[in-house]
Amino acid sequence: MNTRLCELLGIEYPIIQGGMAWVATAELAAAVSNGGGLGLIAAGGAPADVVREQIRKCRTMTDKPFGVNVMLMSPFAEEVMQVVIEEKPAVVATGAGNPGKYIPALKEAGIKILPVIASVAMAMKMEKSGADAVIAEGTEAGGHIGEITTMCLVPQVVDAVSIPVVAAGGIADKRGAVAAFALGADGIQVGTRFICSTECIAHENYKNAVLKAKDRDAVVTGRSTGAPVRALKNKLTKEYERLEKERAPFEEIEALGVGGLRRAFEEGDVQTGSLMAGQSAAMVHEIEPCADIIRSYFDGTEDVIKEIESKLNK
Ligand code: TUI
Repeated sequence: MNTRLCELLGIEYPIIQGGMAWVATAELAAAVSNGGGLGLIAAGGAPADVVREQIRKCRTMTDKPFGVNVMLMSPFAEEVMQVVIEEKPAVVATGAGNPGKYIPALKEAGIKILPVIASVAMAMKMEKSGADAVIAEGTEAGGHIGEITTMCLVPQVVDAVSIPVVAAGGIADKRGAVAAFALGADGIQVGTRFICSTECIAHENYKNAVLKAKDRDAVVTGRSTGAPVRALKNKLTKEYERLEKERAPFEEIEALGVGGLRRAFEEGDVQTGSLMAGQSAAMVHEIEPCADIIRSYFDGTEDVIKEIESKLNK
């Protein structure tokens, strides 16, 4: 495997691990990078000193390139960015906002910048601002999401920009990987499947909830408050639905989610915790080492392509 993305990031396989708040720790990022992909530490809503510690820890676990995902809605985004610029991981990915104002300083520090975008307009804006590549994330993804499906977003972004495009959202196996490349992507980003990796330190109840998930279990809440989030259906998502239907005050709805990810990740509270996961959860069937997960996306892609060719020639 060698795509523009591999060249850009100095990685063996064109796969980036999603920057999942809480879930994407130094342990997970290092395992993905050691497996030949690009691991990301998720800053999520963590304070800057925690992120610095995670970057330093990751450095002790891998000598391969890795990155940090900075969630721009975090109250600590500004100081996390400062720490990242000091610590200089190979890559910064961003989510949930426009990282434009940080791009000059990141480039100055020699850090590659890959914003996650959910629209064509934002992809074009990011290219203009100097992003090295964009991660086009479809609504199938877990966590905070946009509206457009991966199938429709990726080819439109590919047509609109010249920098490499990484497809994200709903890519659960090598069929999804081949489909992403067919849409014109230069690489894939995978989140949900890495929750079910041996090296991910999420509570086993969280992992088991992903393994058990069926096709319609990854539901969206928060559409009415303007911050839609996809997570596995449970008591928390039902409570969200109830409050949204009742048009409860914004603050009351927002308050429900506070600490939800921590409850899921640390305590394994599968009832009131926020089990953020994408629609691909229904296609995750086992817990495997990251290196095996990565290879499973690329080993045997020729067979998938042969299958396509034989169908088309029937
Ligand atoms: O950011 C994500 N996924 C996330 S962030 C997160 S933490 C959180 N926790 C509770 C509530 C809300 C968030 C969990 N999952 N994915 C990347 C992503 N970025 N998806 C959509 C976007 C996005 C949206 C708007 C990127 C840019 C954007 O620009 C808007 C603008 O014009 O500034």
